[in-house]
Amino acid sequence: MAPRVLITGITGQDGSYLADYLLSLGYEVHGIARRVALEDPERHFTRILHLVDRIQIHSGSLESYPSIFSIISRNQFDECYHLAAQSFVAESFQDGFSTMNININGTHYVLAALKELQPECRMYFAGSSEMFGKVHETPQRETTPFHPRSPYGISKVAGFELTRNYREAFGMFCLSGILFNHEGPRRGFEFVTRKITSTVARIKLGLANELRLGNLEAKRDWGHAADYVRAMHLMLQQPEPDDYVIATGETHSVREFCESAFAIAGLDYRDHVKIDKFFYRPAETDLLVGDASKARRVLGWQPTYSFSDLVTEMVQSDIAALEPNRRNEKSERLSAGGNNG
Ligand code: G4F
Repeated sequence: MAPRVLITGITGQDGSYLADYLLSLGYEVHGIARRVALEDPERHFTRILHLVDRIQIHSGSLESYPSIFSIISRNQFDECYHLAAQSFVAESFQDGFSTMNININGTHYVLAALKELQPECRMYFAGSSEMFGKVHETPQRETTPFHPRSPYGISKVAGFELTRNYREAFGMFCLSGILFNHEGPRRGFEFVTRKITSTVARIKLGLANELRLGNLEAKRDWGHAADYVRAMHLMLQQPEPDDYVIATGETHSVREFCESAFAIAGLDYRDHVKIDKFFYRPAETDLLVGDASKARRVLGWQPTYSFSDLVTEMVQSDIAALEPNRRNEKSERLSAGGNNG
């Protein structure tokens, strides 16, 4: 019988790549989505529209223990990937209460319901390099102390500790992936990489001229989400549960990302990028770069995308997505008699 998996956050970037990957491995894939998303799939299911006929979506909310309990009570799962979260760091400064509520209680609900109903189900928690925050050493590894710099980072440390505690106290097979930034064409538009590549596309096609950004000197270890979901799966296939850092080991500044993305489109970022204090954060994680040697050694995992592959794929995908719109706009202008060359 095909192994059955539950993914929270299946409509997000990582959830959609993970669903693609697990379907390719022959899993029966179930996901949780909020009622509001189920009512408007065209808008909320953009990343999973291509596989919606091959997965089962359950209505539920991370803010409600009964809804999580009910979904887990109706199906026997072999693996559970808990990816759902309020994951935008900047937003966590605006509304730390919602971030804490969803990220900490949501994780606790999943762990508690699994313990109650299916303690044998293996569970993955999406930890984050934001837990390292004001870093104590470089590169960061599994033994690096945490020093989170945002309500989001604090909530992820709490989720990490909850997961470790369920493992140690109740013997459950639950673990955390400490994933560094991971991107791709399905990334949300509010994150800096997608904000940059989508605006590069608009500038390239003459639909915009300016890109307003905050701190260009922040450095991140950027990998591709499709590579990182393979690591999540590998972690749950090990004989013993353990936590792993997943990273490329390379770091680049936001400025370098801009330079590269604009250059791919034949543009110079200095002609378009404007600094806007609005996008600065009250406390910043200045430098992240991970040491994934444990994942390489134990899981046999390594990334397949280079930094340049990642930026190129994102820019090209955003340009390709906009081109039909531009053609339509042009033909509408032509049919309205507005052919001014
Ligand atoms: O793309 P970001 O918003 O990602 P951030 O804060 O690093 O967090 C992401 O990665 C974490 C893993 O380390 C995840 F846990 C988390 O959920 C999320 O996926 O910002 C990256 C950097 C920051 O230093 C930010 O200050 O870009 C800088 N930045 C500069 N201008 C900007 C902007 N970030 C955004 N979002 N928008 C800007 O205009």
